[in-house]
Amino acid sequence: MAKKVADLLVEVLAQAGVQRIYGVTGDSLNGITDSLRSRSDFEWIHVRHEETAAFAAGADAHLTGKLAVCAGSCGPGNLHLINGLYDCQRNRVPVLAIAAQIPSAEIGSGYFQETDPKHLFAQCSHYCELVSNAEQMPRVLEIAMQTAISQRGVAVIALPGDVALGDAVEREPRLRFPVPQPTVCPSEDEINTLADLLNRSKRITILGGAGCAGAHAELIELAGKLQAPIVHAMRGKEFIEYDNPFDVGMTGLLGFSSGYHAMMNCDVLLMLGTDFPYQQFFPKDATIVQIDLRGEQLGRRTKVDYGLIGDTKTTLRSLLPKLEQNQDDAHLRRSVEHYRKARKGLDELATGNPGKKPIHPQYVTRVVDQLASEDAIFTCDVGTPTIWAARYLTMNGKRRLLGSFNHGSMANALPQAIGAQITYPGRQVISISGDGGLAMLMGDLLTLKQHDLPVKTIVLRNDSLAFVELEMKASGFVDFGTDLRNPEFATIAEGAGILGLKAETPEQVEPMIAQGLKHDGPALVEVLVSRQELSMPPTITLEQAKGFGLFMAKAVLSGRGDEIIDLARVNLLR
Ligand SMILES: Cc1cc2nc3c(=O)[nH]c(=O)nc-3n(C[C@H](O)[C@H](O)[C@H](O)COP(=O)(O)OP(=O)(O)OC[C@H]3O[C@@H](n4cnc5c(N)ncnc54)[C@H](O)[C@@H]3O)c2cc1C
Ligand SMILES: Cc1ncc(C[n+]2csc(CCOP(=O)(O)OP(=O)(O)O)c2C)c(N)n1
Ligand SMILES: [Mg+2]
Repeated sequence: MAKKVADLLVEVLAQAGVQRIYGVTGDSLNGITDSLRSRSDFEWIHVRHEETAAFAAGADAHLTGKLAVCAGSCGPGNLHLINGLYDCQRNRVPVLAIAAQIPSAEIGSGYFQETDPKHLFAQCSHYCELVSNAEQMPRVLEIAMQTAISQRGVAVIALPGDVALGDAVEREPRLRFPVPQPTVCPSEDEINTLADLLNRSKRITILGGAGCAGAHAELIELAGKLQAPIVHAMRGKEFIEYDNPFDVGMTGLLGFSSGYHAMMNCDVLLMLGTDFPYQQFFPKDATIVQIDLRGEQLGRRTKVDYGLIGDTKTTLRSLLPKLEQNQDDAHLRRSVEHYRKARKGLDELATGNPGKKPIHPQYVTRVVDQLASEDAIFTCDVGTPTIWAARYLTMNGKRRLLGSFNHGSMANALPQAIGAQITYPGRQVISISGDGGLAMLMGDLLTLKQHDLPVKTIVLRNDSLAFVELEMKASGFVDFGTDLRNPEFATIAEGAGILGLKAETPEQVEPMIAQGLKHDGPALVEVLVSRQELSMPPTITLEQAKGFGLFMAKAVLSGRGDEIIDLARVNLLR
């Protein structure tokens, strides 16, 4: 039988190590689904909403570092991918999206379901091309894959159903090399200049991010030589926080006062593989060094005095031998001590008093953290679950933490958990979902049953869009449109064939989460948590509240609901 373009496409993907496509079928995708149906080395992961497919592929790519693929049928089918693809693009994970297209002869006529994927996906991809002719394959596909892998982000091919079903012209994949693994290092002169600067400085703070993945040992050695506290940005948490005596937590609104202080009170700030987005949290007077794999990232968030292009691990390896031991550990000691106090303050909030409502979400997250396995994969929804995950989930080098941290989309946690569980069937996968977030893509609870995915969904039910409610209050708005009249999520889960549990009192939290985690199959634990955990400081007057939004943007929420820690440099007498 003649090889079809769709067969060639699946073959190219399989040869590159891709094992599955996440998506929802449609007739424009028939060629592809029919082609992979007959292969034993390739799976079609059928979800209930294409947005879920894109988030799931993003989680797959994040966890493995390898190319993941999602697909949507023509028009509305692939349009549904878009929010998840934005998330993948912002997370810099290699994802290929196959956007099936209407019959090629109809393009431009306003035909049934017609959209223009090249326009639609232009903003959330590095490459987006229409395949209008069999002779373009597999070259266009391979360019798309190479772009997604090398630029780390999204590439899209738009493929009309008729072209996919047409006879292939080329017979096989053109590219047969493994994924290149270059090392990128600043020049020797640049490394020497940096070493000189660091050897001359006493109060140095490191801000590390996701670009420190794989460089843990070098990072710890660096901090030891420089006597530097390490602050991490949210996406760096899973790679930096563990086995780290220099850890002083995060900065930012959700961070720790210790992270903030360590950054604001250094003479030299060394940014490593981070794109921490909030300008207000950078020191004004310090000398700032930024090292990033991508030159275009340098100076995006703050003024930079020394900008270097390099991979964190490679750069630190060439820098370390040139560094002298800093003998002054005052800055480090103060920062670490401050962290210990801030940590203690937050830990005191993560308790559950038997018989005494409300249930604090901090406590729920702490229980999840304690009961979760050594190599659990956590996902957390945008909203307050992100705060609790940042503060109460402990990383250990084996655990992973995924969220929609850069794109900031709600409803990410369940879809990402689906991708994580498909990718690692043997690992425990826990989604910490908001009640608003879960409801948004709730149809994909059915996917857990459909594919027998033992994902554990913990729903922090506060009957509100609480994060936004907090933001409204903080900006002086009367909160509006944030009430949720919720169903009982445990009953909905049961209806979907999933174990559903509901914890209404603090003493139910631990046993029910334990039961859910132990359950051999998907489980959902709905926990009725208090709505306002981070309320406005009571001392704020109406007059002060006017400028409160601005003030908040420069402070860290203490987590106590009674104060915001003002962190101006002058207040540092602590
Ligand atoms: C509701 C909400 C609230 C939030 N509040 C906070 C907060 O208070 N504090 C906080 O920290 N975050 C917060 N975030 C997350 C925040 O928006 C950013 O996503 C996060 O700070 C970015 O983390 P990052 O710098 O580690 O990762 P990224 O933004 O992914 O940046 C990584 C950088 O590393 C570079 N890089 C990649 N690989 C390498 C390599 N091998 N070598 C060198 N460089 C490399 C990349 O080019 C990039 O510049 C919040 C998110 C949400 C949704
Ligand atoms: C798709 C999308 N819509 C709206 C928002 C704005 N937003 C951010 S957090 C949030 C509330 C999330 O509510 P929920 O999932 O219940 O979590 P909670 O904060 O209540 O714990 C909203 C509406 C968003 N980030 N993404
Ligand atoms: Mg909520």
